[in-house]
Amino acid sequence: MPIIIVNQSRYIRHWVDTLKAKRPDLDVRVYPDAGAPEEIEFALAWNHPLGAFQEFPNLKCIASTGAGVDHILRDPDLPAQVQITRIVDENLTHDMATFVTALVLNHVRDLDGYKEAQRERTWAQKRYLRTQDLGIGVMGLGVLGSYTALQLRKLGFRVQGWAKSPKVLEDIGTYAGPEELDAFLASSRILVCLLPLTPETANILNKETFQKLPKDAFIINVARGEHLVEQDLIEMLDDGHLSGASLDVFREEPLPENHPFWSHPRINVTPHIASVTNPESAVEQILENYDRLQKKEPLLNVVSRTKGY
Ligand code: NDP
Ligand code: OXD
Repeated sequence: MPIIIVNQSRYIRHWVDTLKAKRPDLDVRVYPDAGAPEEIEFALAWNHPLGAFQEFPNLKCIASTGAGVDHILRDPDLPAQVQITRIVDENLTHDMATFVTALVLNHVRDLDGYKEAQRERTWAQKRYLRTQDLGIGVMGLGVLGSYTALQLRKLGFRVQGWAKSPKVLEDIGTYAGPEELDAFLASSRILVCLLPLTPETANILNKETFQKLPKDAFIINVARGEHLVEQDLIEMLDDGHLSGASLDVFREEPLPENHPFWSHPRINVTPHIASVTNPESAVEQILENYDRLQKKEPLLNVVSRTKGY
């Protein structure tokens, strides 16, 4: 059974080489060179051309090469019978937590401000908040959000999280559902978005949400660009309610050259690198599912197509 890689943007060669290194005899194909379409049962995908999977009448599994699956589920022509899996990987989880921590510490200790002062040769010591004085709210307490929340807690921050269903996490205040969102926001001085993109979570980082945060709140979006209403962020930064934002994901990626985020003094832009799947680390679970599919065993890390994550 071949594996086909259907990927418009991510590390195709790296995946081919890693799969071949593990299984030299594996028949790895790269879309659109699919060979006989009826032979294809297993696809590895990232940002595929919409409608592409309809070409494979026997397709059974689409494996996302990342943690998110919104790039697959947005396809209106997704075959109904296909299972969708995602990456759950310790390295991916660790990298996300360290990246978010770096953004939090950069903001709390104003390292950007000191770099600016250095450029002007200014020696200006500023007061700073200590970790225990700061409430951090993590939206999404799944694989990435819960680990990130726990790591921030270990540094001494007061951490709380919000999910769809109730959660218990040691030393972390947890909130669930729309009815508890306002209470969660009210004490989140730093708001970290680690939600999956679904119809319920799209545009959740909007003016109404921002207004419920304490004054001077800081936004970190490492989930998806479509979570954020861009104009609302700019307005709330410019009117002084929000103190800044670090954004790793955008509605349009790469971020267009003329986009206002590039030059906004209180927005930090990074190019969707918070946590990048390493094929060497993730290949085992792909091959495990490939084997399971052939043996007709239940697959790992299957997402719910109804929930959207
Ligand atoms: P999970 O599926 O493990 O967790 C999702 C969490 O979000 C769950 O806790 C879930 O609640 C919660 N959630 C979903 N819908 C809602 C809702 N309507 N209201 C409140 N909470 C909700 O996802 P991961 O942690 O693995 O990944 C999260 C996202 O991070 C990915 O979907 C992807 O978009 C992004 N990502 C970004 C990367 C980057 O480099 N920037 C890298 C990797 C991922 P419950 O537990 O109750 O179901
Ligand atoms: C992912 C991502 O979902 O990189 O893994 O965004």
